[in-house]
Amino acid sequence: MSEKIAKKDSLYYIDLENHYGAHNYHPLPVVLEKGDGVYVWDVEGKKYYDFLSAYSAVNQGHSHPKIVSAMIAQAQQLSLTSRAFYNNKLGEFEKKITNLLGFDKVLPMNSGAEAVETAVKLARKWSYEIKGIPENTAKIVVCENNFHGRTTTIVSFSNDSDANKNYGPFTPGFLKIPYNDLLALEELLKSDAENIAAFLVEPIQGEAGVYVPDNGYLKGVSELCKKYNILFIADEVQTGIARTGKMIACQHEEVQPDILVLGKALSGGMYPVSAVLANNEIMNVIKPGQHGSTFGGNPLACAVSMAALDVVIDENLADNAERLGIIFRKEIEKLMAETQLIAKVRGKGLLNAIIINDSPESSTAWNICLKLRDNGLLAKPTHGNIIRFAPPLVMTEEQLMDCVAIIKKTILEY
Ligand code: IF1
Repeated sequence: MSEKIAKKDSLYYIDLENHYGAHNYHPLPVVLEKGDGVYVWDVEGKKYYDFLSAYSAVNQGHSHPKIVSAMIAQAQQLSLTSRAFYNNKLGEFEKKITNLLGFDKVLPMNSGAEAVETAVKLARKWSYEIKGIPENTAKIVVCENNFHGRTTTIVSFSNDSDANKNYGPFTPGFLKIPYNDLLALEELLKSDAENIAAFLVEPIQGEAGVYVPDNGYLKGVSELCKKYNILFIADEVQTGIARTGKMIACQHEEVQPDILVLGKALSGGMYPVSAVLANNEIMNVIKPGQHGSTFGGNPLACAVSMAALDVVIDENLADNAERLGIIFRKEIEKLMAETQLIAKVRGKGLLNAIIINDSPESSTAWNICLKLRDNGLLAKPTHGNIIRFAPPLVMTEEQLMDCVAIIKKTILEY
């Protein structure tokens, strides 16, 4: 009798990861094997709406055909040359993205954290060589509850003990102020501007729980930075590429940062691509041999990213995110009238979060996400009682209303 070979089901894959993989995540128990647009399928063939979009890396939808075909074509042609030589894709990508976003130059990297590290190095070097701060003394201001990645320097300025406990000693040179507090920023700049290189901030604090600052905050930051000759670094790794209803979130206040950091959806989730954009006075402080990366700016990354940017523009994803985000928050506000479970909904465009009316230590948000999964929608809590809702920006209004119905059913049945 031929041995019945059990189909490799979810438990098989979960056990594999538990046994052979580092335990640096606690994933929702679902094992995905296929994605297409706003949908993903698990190994049992169950279909879900993806309401996390790989933390806003899949804004263009899973495996967008235009990005996939650009990737296949380039992969069959030339994937990596290193920057020891020129290639025929990097210049095209650099021209496209600098023209699109209004900067003189771009420095291509791979992960978001690498791009943030690049921005920190760039700001420090500018402050010594252009602003004239004494070498090795420059400070960079960051916000409480920031999330900018997980390298040792970046976690050095985190106040989340999960992010930095026992990873010391930490990189010095960072000052912390409350988020969304222009007075605190002005006070610090008034007293210490001559020693400060830059202010690094997320236009919306994603990981902290989708904290949208007051209208005028980003404008105020830009004005204060100009007044005190401090570089305004906007980390748009999560808020960028149309997620909040504009190409970059700073555009909601007509603000242009001095240094712009992008990642995630810059490639539509098909390949690690990140970038730092700045004008010549800043970017030209980096000379040959003073910064780099094996894969940074490789032809495959550039081809994928150019296709990913075309999708955002051709399919008007920013306008779609703006429009659907308004509908989403309105529908959740209506739901709030029918349940005690939801304390608040907040967000911009299709970067939203629901605050569950329970303590952050409770597992209510997690349990609700398990029920959402059973009902065909994947989302995950960020901190304790906050559930982030960020679907791909290619979602239609009909699909959004279908998702709202799933969320409503799940909440009211909970
Ligand atoms: C994880 C969070 C989101 C980011 C901002 C830089 C980076 C990120 C504003 C670094 C990355 C990811 C990292 C991922 C989960 C996810 C995340 F929960 F961690 F914070 F999206 F909110 N700046 N965010 O959000 O980019 O090096 O990862 O490419 O580490 O668990 P990366």
